[in-house]
Amino acid sequence: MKLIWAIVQKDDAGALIDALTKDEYRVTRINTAGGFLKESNATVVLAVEDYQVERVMSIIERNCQTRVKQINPLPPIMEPGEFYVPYPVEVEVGGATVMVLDLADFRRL
Ligand code: 2BA
Repeated sequence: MKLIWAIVQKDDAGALIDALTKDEYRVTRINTAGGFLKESNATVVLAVEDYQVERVMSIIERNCQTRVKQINPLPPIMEPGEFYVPYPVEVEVGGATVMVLDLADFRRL
């Protein structure tokens, strides 16, 4: 079995979970936050049989979009008389960051 750990954007998480549960996958959603943007995202965790991994990947791909976010970089330390015009920087946030791990044991007790 495999453990799929998919970090997705918050806006995509609801549709993704609906699509997975409609296909009868059991899913857990964890509300998480990215270390770089410090914005909320969602981590979708599911344990599946090895043969189901590619099917889950295609459902994730279909339901998660890449988006461009703008961030304002922190201003540098200024000397008196200097001034700084902040330009927003664009960051492309992926549709999903997916990790697939071997699952040593799985039980529903
Ligand atoms: P964040 O850490 O908030 O990162 C959001 C986006 O910012 C990233 O999109 C990437 O485009 C950019 N970014 C992240 N770290 C950067 C850095 N050190 N320098 C320049 N740009 C950087 P994605 O790569 O699509 O990642 C989306 C979210 O997936 C991340 O949110 C994080 O929560 C998670 N993630 C991505 N890679 C990961 C990894 N290797 N391990 C654990 N979590 C990861």
